[in-house]
Amino acid sequence: MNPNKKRLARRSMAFVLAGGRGSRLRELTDRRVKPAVYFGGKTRIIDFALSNALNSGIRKMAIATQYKAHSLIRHCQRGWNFFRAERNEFLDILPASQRTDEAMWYRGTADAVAQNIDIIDSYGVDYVLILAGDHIYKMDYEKMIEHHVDSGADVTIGCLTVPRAEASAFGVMAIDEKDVITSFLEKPKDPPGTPDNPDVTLASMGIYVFRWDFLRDLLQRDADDPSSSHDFGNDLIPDIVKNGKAQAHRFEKSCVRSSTEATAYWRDVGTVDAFWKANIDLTNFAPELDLWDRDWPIWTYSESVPPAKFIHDEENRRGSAVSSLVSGGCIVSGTEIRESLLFTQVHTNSFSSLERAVVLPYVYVSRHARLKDVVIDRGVHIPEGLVVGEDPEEDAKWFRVSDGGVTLITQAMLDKRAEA
Ligand code: ADQ
Ligand code: ADP
Repeated sequence: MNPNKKRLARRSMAFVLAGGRGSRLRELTDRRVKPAVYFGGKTRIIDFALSNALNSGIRKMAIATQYKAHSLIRHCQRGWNFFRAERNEFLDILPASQRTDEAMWYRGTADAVAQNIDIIDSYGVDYVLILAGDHIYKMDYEKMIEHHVDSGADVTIGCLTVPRAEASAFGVMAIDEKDVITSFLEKPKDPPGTPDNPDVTLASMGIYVFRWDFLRDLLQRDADDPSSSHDFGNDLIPDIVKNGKAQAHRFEKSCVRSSTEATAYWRDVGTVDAFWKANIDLTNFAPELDLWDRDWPIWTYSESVPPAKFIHDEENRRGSAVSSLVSGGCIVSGTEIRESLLFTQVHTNSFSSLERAVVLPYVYVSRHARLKDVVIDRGVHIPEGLVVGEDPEEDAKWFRVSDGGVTLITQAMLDKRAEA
């Protein structure tokens, strides 16, 4: 191995962008930013990017926050506190408006990095990996950094193919035979197909590798440009594609798959439907995403709770969960649960049933409730006899019913219903 390539991850930092609200998750992001939204029974969405960085060998990380950051900051302080400055390891949380004289939010994703140039300087790294804190996937970032060093590009962009119909939510690119990006369009209305398949488009994952000295110059020039929106996808990336060398790095090259995973799994769980489905998919016999892979663990903050408990009630009704994930601290008392995912400390009662339900922590389900195809927000108290998922018109009166027919239930919605 070229000695300069040794321990590339240790010469790099991960800068995680975690400030955007994620408004398509509706009321799930009323109190917390999208990267802080719960996913998969124990973890939050941001744990995937942070775990990928840690598992890739990266020991310097920074997280830029702004919108509704309290839940995210608390989670990172509790769960991601094992970095030791004595070992030259850092994890910094960088809220907007701490770094400049005037109080202002980050103007865009590039500004979130630019406002923290002095902190990144102090890390003494050669490479900076820019990540979004809001996607579910497993990836070895060191392979992408290695590709960046080998190709000598100004920027390397993680990319994957997506159906053309979904591509207008992404930055889309065309590449040459060496995967050098020849054109880049940020969220085009009518995205082009690829040369070999008109139905798919090569999309940016919104993750980038730069040499720090190169990015530093670029950010300083961009900060002085009055016409810029200070955003990677809108401003910096199109500029490099036009005036420099941008390399595409295909996700398949560095995605991490366990023996049970057939596909290269990557999801933007940005809508209630996508969020619900990605969670419920974990209850499949052989889920596409393997959370049990011990070679690539997803780290998180985990409360110390007793084991999940299943109880027969006094009328001999079985408390059971089949094809489901049930976290620690749950009590399933006389409830029938199928194809559902229960986060920590959920308590359900007799004569109730849950089917295809994503139940966030600290939810209490009273007796005689029947809930189907639902997402229940943290801490919600489901009243006795509530039925959801059987009459869409009735559900829509009180709750948020998605295009895909999933009902989101929050405490505020239930309070309004109780008042009426
Ligand atoms: P989007 O995901 O739409 O597109 P954006 O809204 O900028 O881009 O969010 C990127 C990340 O930055 C998210 O994690 C978000 O939370 C965070 N973020 C947004 N604004 C921020 C701010 N002001 N301060 C700090 N963090 C902020 C991008 C690219 C596309 C690419 C998709 C892939 O622009 O080219 O295809 O990601 O999802
Ligand atoms: P946590 O971060 O404790 O896991 P959430 O992500 O649900 O919880 O909380 C997001 C933010 O909303 C936190 O700042 C939390 O203190 C606050 N919060 C929690 N419950 C309520 C509530 N019922 N009303 C207002 N704010 C709340």
